[in-house]
Amino acid sequence: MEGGAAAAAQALSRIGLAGLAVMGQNLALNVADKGFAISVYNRTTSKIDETVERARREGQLPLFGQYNPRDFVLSIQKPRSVIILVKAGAPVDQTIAALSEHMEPGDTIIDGGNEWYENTERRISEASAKGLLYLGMGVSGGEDGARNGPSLMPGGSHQAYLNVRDILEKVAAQVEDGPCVTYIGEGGSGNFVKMVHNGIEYGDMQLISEAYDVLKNVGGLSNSELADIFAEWNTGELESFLIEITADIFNVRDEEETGNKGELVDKILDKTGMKGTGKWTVQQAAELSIAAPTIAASLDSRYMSGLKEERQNAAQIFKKEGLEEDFSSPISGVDKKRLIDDVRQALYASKICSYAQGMNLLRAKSVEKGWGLNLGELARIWKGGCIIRAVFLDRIKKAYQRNPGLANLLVDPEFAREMVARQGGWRRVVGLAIQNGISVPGMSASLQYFDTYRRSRLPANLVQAQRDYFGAHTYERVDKEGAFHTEWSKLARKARI
Ligand code: NBP
Repeated sequence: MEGGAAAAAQALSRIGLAGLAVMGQNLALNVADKGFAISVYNRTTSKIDETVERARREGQLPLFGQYNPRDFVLSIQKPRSVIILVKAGAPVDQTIAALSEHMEPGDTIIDGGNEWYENTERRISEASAKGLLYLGMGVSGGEDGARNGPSLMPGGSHQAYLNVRDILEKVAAQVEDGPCVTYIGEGGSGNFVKMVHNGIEYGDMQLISEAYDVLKNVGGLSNSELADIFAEWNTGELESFLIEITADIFNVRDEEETGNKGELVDKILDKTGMKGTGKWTVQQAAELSIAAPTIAASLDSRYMSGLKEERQNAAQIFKKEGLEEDFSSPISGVDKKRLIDDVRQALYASKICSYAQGMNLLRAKSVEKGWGLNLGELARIWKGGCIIRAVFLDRIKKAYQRNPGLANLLVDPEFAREMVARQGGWRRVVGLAIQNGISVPGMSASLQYFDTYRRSRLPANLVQAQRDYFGAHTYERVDKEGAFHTEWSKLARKARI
C-alpha cells in the first residue's frame, strides 16, 4: 500500500517506527508479531518494501509501510508514539525534524539508538518546547533480540513510558520474573544504562578471549576441546549468551576454498572493531572518579589489537633480541584438567569485579543526576534478551535487593564467599599467564581491583608524603584529625647528618 490513501484505508496504527536497518526492521516485526498494528518508514524507500514483504512472509503481520513523514505520522493513533532507530547523532536530529513537523502536543518520540545520553537530554528539552514527550530507550540483543525479545531500557518522560508500556512489555524478552523492560528514570538515564551495559559487554568479551588465550597457549587445547569446555561451562555458574556463542564459534569450520581447511576462528584477523559506547563508559568512569579497570583494560585491548602491523614489527624486533613469541603449548608441567578448572574460576571472579565496576558507575551517575536508579531492577532486565544476559545476573539482582545500599558487589556476603573460594585458581591463572608472556589485562585488572579494594591499608601513605614533599598538598594522619604539612627536605637533610 502507498501514501495517504493507504493511511485512510487502513485503521490507524497503534505505534510507528522510523529507521528500517537491522534493528528497526526486526523490532517493527516483533511489535507487529505481538499483535500491535505498526506503521513503518525509512528514508530510503526500498527498506520499507523489504520490511512490508517480510511482514507478509512472516504471517501477514499488521505492519504498514508509509512513504513520507507526513503520511507516516498521520497513520498513527493519538497520542502518537514513534520509535526512531537510525544511526545515532545527526541522523536522529534530522529524523526528529522531519517527523515532529507533523506531530502534535502530547505525542511521543522514542529514540532506540545507542545515543550519547546528553544528546537525549538536549532533545528532551527541544521536544518539550513543542509539547512533545521523549524517551531515550536503550535496546540490546542485536538482530535476534530485536526480532524475538530484546532487553529495553527506556528513560525520559514517565508519561511517554506509560503510553507504550503494554507494547514494550510484550515485545521485550520474557524471563521468570517478568519482561526485560522497566522505566529506568528521567533524562538520558536509559541511554546511560545501555552505555554501561555495553561497557560491561566489552569486559565480558575481553575476559572470555583471555580465557581462550590461556587455554590455547598454556594448556594447548584444540578448538574442538575449547568448544566442549565452553559448552560445559554454559551449564554452570558461567551460563550466559556470550559463553554459549563462544562454544558455537569454536565448532564453525572455514568454508572458504583457500585450500587450508580448519575452524574459521583461526582465520579471523585479530583486530577488534568498536563503535564508541565502551569509550564513553571509560570516560564517564573517569569523570565520576569510579575505578573501572576491567572495562578500561578491555577498551585498551581493543585499541592495541588495532595496531596489527606495529605488533607484527614488534614481534620481529623482540625475536631478534631473543624473545620468541612462539608458544610451545601445552607448556610443560601444566596440569590441563586443573588449568581448565582454574580458568573457569578466574573468569567468574573477574566477571564479578567487572560488574561491580559497572554497577558502581551507574550508582555514581544516578546520585549525580538524581535518577534514582534501581540497580537490582537493572540486573533483572539484563537477565534476558541482551548480549550480557547470564544466569548470575539473578544473583546480582538479589544482592541489591538484600541491600540496596551495598557499597560494592564484592562485599555482598554471597559474592564475597565466592571470591575467596575462587582466588586460588584465579591467582594461578594470572601468574601462569604472566610467567609465560601471555597478556591477561582484563583478568589481572580484575584481580588488582579485588586486591586493592579488600586491603585496609594501601601504600597511598607514601604517595601522600611525596605530594606533600614537592607540592605542600598536606596529608592526614592515622592517629589524629587534621591536615598536616611537613618540611620534608629539611628533616631529610637533618636525618642524613
Ligand atoms: P544503523 O546504525 O546502521 O543506521 C542505519 C539507519 O539509519 C538506516 O535506516 C538509515 O536510513 C538511517 N539513516 C542514516 Br545512516 N542517516 C539518516 C538520515 N540523515 N536521516 C534519516 N535516516 C538516516 O542501523 P542499525 O544497525 O539498525 O542501528 C540503529 C541504532 O540501534 C543505532 O543507534 C545503533 O547503534 C543501535 N543498535 C544497534 C545494534 C545492532 O546490533 N546493530 C544493537 C543495539 C543498538 P537509509 O536506509 O535511508 O540509509
